[in-house]
Amino acid sequence: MSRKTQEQDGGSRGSVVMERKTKTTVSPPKMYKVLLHNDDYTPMDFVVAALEVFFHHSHEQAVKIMLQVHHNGVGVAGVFTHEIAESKTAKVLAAAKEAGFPLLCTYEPDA
Ligand code: TYC
Repeated sequence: MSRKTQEQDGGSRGSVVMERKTKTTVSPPKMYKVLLHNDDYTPMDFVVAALEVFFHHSHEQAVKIMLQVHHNGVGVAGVFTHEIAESKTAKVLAAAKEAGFPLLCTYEPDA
């Protein structure tokens, strides 16, 4: 609510005018899971190192995630905004390609 000048309120001599508030709430960003996929050739140590370097997992957590992927085919490296998920996926794929391993990393909407 605010007081208006005569110009602003159409010349109604300073009457009080109600204004709608602009929406100020912000929705949380959509999140994406970065997935590691199992294969028969990428060394376990390489996957563990990727989880430590690119996703900042502890060595113990990295081993757990790697073994989850090894035994179940796929596992979640982390959950991020689209931009970060895309960037981390690209870094993992580039490192695997550089090292000559077929490690597959993808991302998809979370839930
Ligand atoms: N299965 C691989 C091996 O036995 C290890 C591995 C784990 C590969 C996770 C990829 O995302 C992966 N050397």
